[in-house]
Amino acid sequence: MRLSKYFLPVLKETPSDAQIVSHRFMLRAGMIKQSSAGIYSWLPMGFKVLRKLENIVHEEQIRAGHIPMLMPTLQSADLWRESGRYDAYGPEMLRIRDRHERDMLYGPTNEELITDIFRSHVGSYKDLPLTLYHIQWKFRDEVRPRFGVMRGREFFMKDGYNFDLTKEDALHSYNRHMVSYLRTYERMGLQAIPMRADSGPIGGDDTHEFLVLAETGESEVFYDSAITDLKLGDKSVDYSSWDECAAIVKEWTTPYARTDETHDEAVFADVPETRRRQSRGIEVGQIFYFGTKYSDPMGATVQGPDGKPVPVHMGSHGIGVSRLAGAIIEASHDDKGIIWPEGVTPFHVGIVNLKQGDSEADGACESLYNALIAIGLEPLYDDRNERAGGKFATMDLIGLPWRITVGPRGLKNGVVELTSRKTGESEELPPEQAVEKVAKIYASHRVAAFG
Ligand code: 5CA
Repeated sequence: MRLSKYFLPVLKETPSDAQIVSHRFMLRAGMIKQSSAGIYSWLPMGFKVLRKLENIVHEEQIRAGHIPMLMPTLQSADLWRESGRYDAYGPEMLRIRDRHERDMLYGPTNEELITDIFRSHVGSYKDLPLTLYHIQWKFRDEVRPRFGVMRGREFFMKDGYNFDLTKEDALHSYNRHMVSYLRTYERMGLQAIPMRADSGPIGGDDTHEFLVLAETGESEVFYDSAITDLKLGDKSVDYSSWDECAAIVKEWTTPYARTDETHDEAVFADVPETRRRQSRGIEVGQIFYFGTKYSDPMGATVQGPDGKPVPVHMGSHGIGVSRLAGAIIEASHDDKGIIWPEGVTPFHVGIVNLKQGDSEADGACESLYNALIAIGLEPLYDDRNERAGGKFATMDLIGLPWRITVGPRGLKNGVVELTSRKTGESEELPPEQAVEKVAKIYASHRVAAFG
């Protein structure tokens, strides 16, 4: 993309109503624009990040054997009356009446809708196990929407639902989700710690939240610092193996890690004092096992091996996709702007032409730009007639991990400059080598396109 042809409405001023750094940078970098309280338009660069996050979630869900689909945003109130949640959900639910006076609602989550789909189409234990998921907009009429996309009213969420014959099967689904979530967050360059939590209006006894440590997080958390040394890395995981998934879950849930809702001082006191940490965190996902809470009242049964109807065991599993854009910025920035991890960056590399209009500099930029596109990368070429200082400030603000700077002086020696946004370190290289180096860096960060 050429910046002169793109829509990147960068703000010079720091917006006064944005209290946290991710909100400020998302506004200043032209990623989002508020349309009303807690509701945002995703401008082109923000939308690119959102799509990258979504695609990583899809890849990891599909890898775990979960099946993508799409349910509507508007739901009928009748289904929620069946589960008993229509009244219980309270004012967070946006209730709507259609022209025929039918009660509808903008879905805050989808347990009822998916259970209805399941009971209409699945009748035998032989069709289990089954995990369906979608990534769709949700609406929760939060009392205090704030911090930009972190606590929105309308937000983009991945929600998945497992259907299993027995509790043991469903607990494997729970473990499988935990492992797939760990991989998902790691690919986004994040450390998200699974913490024992409270199940709130979703219900159930087993639940973990995934928290990214950040001062601006809304949750208070307590943990053993040993957990921050864990990494899945590129360990291959056989998701069909109960033992393999259970072993990973055990490794990640043995060190103490709880939110304030479930925190227990007495148990925490057993953690060696030098490893006890109290901090704040951003909740980027949550998994639940709730047994037959929905299948019982809604009659979602299958015919068991003995021919008798059995209510299915279920769980639901959410990832805050739009919140993640903010959470990543909270975890990865400096005072000049965002520092995107390679896995989610909106463009792979920025090209800064120090002397627009100089035929040699223009020519070198063009060939770099074309060479990067030819190997499947997306460069953002700042081809505007602007001062170098302004171009650097824009690149630093929008936070592409790599920048190639091209100027007449370097070109005389046959080199361009490759700079890391994270470390600020630069090296001078012939243009072809700069392209090669960037290609190598991104070789492990290719995300397939879905939808
Ligand atoms: N049905 C379950 C699992 S699919 C569910 O709704 N879980 S949840 O309530 O925990 O939401 C899942 C994730 O959505 C949360 O972990 C959080 O990351 C994100 N989320 C929840 N509320 C908001 C909000 N108001 N703004 C942005 N993201 C949110």
